[in-house]
Amino acid sequence: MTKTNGLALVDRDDDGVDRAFRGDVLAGLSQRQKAVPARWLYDDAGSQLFEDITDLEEYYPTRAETEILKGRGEEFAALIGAGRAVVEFGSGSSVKTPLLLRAIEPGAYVPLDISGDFLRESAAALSEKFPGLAVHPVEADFMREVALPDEVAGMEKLGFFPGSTIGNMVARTAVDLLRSMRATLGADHGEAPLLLIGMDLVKDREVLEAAYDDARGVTAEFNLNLARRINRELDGTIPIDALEHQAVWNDEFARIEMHLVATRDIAFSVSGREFAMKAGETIHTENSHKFTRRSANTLLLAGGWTPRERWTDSKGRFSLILAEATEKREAP
Ligand code: AVJ
Repeated sequence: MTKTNGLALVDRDDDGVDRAFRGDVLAGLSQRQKAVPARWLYDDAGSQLFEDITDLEEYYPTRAETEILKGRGEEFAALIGAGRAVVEFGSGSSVKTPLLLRAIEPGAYVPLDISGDFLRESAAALSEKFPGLAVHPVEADFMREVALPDEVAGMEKLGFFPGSTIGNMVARTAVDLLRSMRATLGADHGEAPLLLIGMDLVKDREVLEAAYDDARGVTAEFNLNLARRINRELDGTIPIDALEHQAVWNDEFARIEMHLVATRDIAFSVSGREFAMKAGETIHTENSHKFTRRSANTLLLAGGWTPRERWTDSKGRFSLILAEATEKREAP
């Protein structure tokens, strides 16, 4: 594994190109339906643009989930109890994480993230806010089982996965992740870990499409940044002016899809390989699945988690679910 920029998990070639990024982009652009995995939206510029999205009038999920975290602290405390190690899947948000930690008096906080830079920054900021709390950041890909630090070996665990990030995954990948979380949190080793997970809800198409296609065009910039990133990092010649942001509700799969649509016939190269798009053809860049009470429960059960409690915001837009790792052999 080549180490560059302190990002131990990024494998770069001699020219500093992220091999996984190049592999995903070249493979994805070679498909009949062009597609690039959504995780590549989040370089520094993309992460900043996503932060801007969370402030938008139309983008309700962050406000809705924060409302639940603010209002239900006493219930979290009663159901979760004090002294658990909170294992957050992702670096953590400066707003949401403190709300949870304030409510439940955890024994330790363990943020997991693939980006060491983000991880160290947010862990440091959190340590400042909670001087007495043991913080043990782990640089890791949480899509697989992660070995937690020895310091939390004896503690009960609470996984925290807010933001409806699970909605980015198709069901098969989401189930793989939920099962990895079980393993990471020590289920099947006599422990009964809990998981607090945010899942956005199905609602009117107009509300959903506006949340992913805002009037100020911030989400459009977020989407187009992926094409800019390809040009920047992979020696690409994509004509950005010929691409348009599109966010559409796919009712069959209950998800918002983001695409980049070609507004005219174009040809371009990426890392020396040639590609073409006809006018109207798209690159699929993100899925954001939305759930019903039942589909959320079904997904959690398929991943080895039994839903125990569920909260929604006052407008019924977003849900936060507390689940317990299902015992290996549960009747019937
Ligand atoms: C960070 C995955 C939760 O799907 O709502 C926001 C990403 N994309 N606007 C979401 C996103 C476009 C966001 N998640």
